[in-house]
Amino acid sequence: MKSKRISDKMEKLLNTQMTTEAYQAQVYLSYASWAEVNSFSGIATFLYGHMHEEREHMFKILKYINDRGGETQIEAIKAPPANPKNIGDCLQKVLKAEMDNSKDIDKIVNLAHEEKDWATFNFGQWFVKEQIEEESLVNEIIDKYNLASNETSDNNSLYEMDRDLAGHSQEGDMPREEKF
Ligand code: OFO
Repeated sequence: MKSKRISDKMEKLLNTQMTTEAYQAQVYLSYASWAEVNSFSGIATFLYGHMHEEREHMFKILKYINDRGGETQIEAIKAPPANPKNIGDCLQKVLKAEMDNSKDIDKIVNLAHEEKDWATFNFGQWFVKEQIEEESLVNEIIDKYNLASNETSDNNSLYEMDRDLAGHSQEGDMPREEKF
């Protein structure tokens, strides 16, 4: 058994965040399935891909808690929200979920700062950057959607956007690390 190098308060907060990341994955999973049955297979592929990213985040936190000598608590995951009304609504809801999650990540970084727990502060920075990237990515897709859905003469632009998203990167344009 490793000696514990995180506070009880931090252990609890990280456990909560681990479940929140699992919830984020459920949100992407449910919206992906909704998009798939509504014939937006490209958007569905993108959202399924992002579901895996969120599960990786959950696992990253689990490993961190265990590595620091804490104990993970696997909790129930609450149900995702109701299906969106349309693709525009779906994308706005995804953005909101990401922005809410960014606030939760900030709680970890704030507590780490307060406790002078620099290991967790450093760990939290990875998530801070990830959230910046994800919010930018979703905003970029919303811009594409707005452009595509304004061209109402036919459905081609929406069709093309859906096709493009099937192969879209799960990462935003922002570089994760500065290159010198
Ligand atoms: Fe876990 O990265 Fe978004 O929410």
